[in-house]
Amino acid sequence: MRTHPARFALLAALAVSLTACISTKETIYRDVERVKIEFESDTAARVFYEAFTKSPESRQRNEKTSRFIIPVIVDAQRTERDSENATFNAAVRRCDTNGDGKITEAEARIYAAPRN
Ligand SMILES: [Ca+2]
Repeated sequence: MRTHPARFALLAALAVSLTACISTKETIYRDVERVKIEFESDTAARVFYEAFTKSPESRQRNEKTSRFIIPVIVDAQRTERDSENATFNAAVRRCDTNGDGKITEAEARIYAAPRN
């Protein structure tokens, strides 16, 4: 008994259409430690933290999504997102303009000033 090619193609298409698609989604948080930073005074710390928590950057996270698809069979999506510490560290680097590891009141006030 021979299988007709058209019938074989139909059976193959039916088998593929019945195959369940493997779908995965994962989110990975790239966690980093907070940088060690000193504050010249309580006022410098307060000005910095108030400005940081109010800034849009404190809620922004760098995110990278990659997706791998083999139609009908595999759909995998992976998202990598920066942790809160990464945005804190970026704010500290921008605020500590001379990079001495200490945020002075003047640096904190410059950081807290509205940016255009
Ligand atoms: Ca400094």
